Amino acid sequence: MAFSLTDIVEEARLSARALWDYGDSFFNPTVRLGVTGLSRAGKTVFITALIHGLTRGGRFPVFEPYASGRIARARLEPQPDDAVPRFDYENHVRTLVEERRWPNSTTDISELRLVIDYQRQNGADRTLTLDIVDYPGEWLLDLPLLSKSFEQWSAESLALSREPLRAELAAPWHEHLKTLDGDGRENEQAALRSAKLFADYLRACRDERFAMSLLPPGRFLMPGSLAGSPALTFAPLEVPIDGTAPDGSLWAMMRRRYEAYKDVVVRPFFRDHFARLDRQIVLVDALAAFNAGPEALHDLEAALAGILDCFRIGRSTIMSALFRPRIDRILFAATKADHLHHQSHDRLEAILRRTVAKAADRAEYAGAAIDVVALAAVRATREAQVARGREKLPSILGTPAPGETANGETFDGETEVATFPGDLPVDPEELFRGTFRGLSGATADNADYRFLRFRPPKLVREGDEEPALPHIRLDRALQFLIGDRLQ
Ligand SMILES: Nc1nc2c(ncn2[C@@H]2O[C@H](COP(=O)(O)OP(=O)(O)O)[C@@H](O)[C@H]2O)c(=O)[nH]1
Ligand SMILES: [Mg+2]
Repeated sequence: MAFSLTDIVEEARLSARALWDYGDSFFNPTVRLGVTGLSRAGKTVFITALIHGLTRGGRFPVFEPYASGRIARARLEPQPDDAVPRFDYENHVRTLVEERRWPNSTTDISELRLVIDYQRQNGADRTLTLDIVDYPGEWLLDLPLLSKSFEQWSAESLALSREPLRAELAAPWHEHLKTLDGDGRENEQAALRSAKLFADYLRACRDERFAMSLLPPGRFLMPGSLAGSPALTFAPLEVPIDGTAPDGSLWAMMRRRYEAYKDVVVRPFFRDHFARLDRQIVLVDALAAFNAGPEALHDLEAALAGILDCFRIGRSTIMSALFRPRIDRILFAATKADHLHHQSHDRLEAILRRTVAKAADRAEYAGAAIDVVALAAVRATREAQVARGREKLPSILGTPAPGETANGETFDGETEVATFPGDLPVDPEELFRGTFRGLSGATADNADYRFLRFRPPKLVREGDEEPALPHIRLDRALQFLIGDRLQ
């Protein structure tokens, strides 16, 4: 493999940074926790709830250092990385707690520093710095591009776009592609049009099929601050894998921009963010995928394999000769478990475990410790037994967000309703075989029901104590992610 100058410069920068990080963490133990997942998976809500709980007395019985009283205090400190926006914690909390609304969605990376004063098990007082980095899962899936040429990437993207379910979504782009000649003269308008149609297709795949794997380039879906720049204005072409692009051709132009994308977007992300993480949580809206049917589940599995591959690629890339990404724990978390009755929480976890195991086989992944959890960072529902005829059915109660509709009724945001979410199958294989037909989802009067969006919960103040946000298994996630660093 040839080492280019960029790679070598990159290596030097990485190792200087690594040394700095190392020296720094020697005196001041630090854990960098990456929080990722596709757009809407629940990253913002997760981070907000985690910080709220740690700084304001959340209830975390399974998070041992906290439950045993060894954590004296957790406080926010200024965000240390000058070039990264700070996670807007205060605003998100205000929205969640005071307005009872979900925070607005964010599309860029952000970061926050939490400092935890604790007592070691041997009694010594210590401090752990937790840097939490929120980044779009779409960006993570760009890492495989580092080892692919434009021609390889074109061929793979095209083959994928011709698969049965995707072909339909790709039709407008395919039509336009037929009019392009890679050997013909470079043409900005053709590139713009092609990039737009290609991005429309990627977006349709994501929105309609919950597919997150195999959808690079990630910035086409999550442009951050780069929207419209040449590095984002390219698309696959029908060109031979081992061919050479003629000078001045459309092919050469697309190829140049693809390489620019790797230089401007992918490498800096790898160097400045991904390679510096110690721990990683990957949030997955698994319920949405189950409800969309078996194809979506297989897509999800491929997505998880893609993610695991990224961690592997992180280790085997030429950069790792001098610098190894150090992520040693990865937690996959199915979010929004409060949409299910607690009987189904273990089942949700079992299904995710099965999906991750299959993905791990595909990705031939070995390296970090992996675990799974089904959680709700903020629990928006309560449970109840509701009588239907002579039966008592386990149901969940919540306040649908204003404007949500079910069965012709539009909710005002104040009325609480009971729903029967239905049960997940005991045997995860049922989902993979496709015999599971989605959660039944009925409202109390047995009407049509999809996943209603509930408002965040109303908090009740007990005495002078700051009310805690209710959650499901957030403490288990914390225990796995940082429990060992607080021994
Ligand atoms: N009921 C419930 N809904 C959630 C939870 N977490 C996220 N959501 C929903 O999912 C949406 C997207 O969450 P967000 O954290 O903004 O996703 P992000 O794009 O990954 O940052 C929110 O607006 C909520 O509607 C949760 O714990 N419980
Ligand atoms: Mg967000």
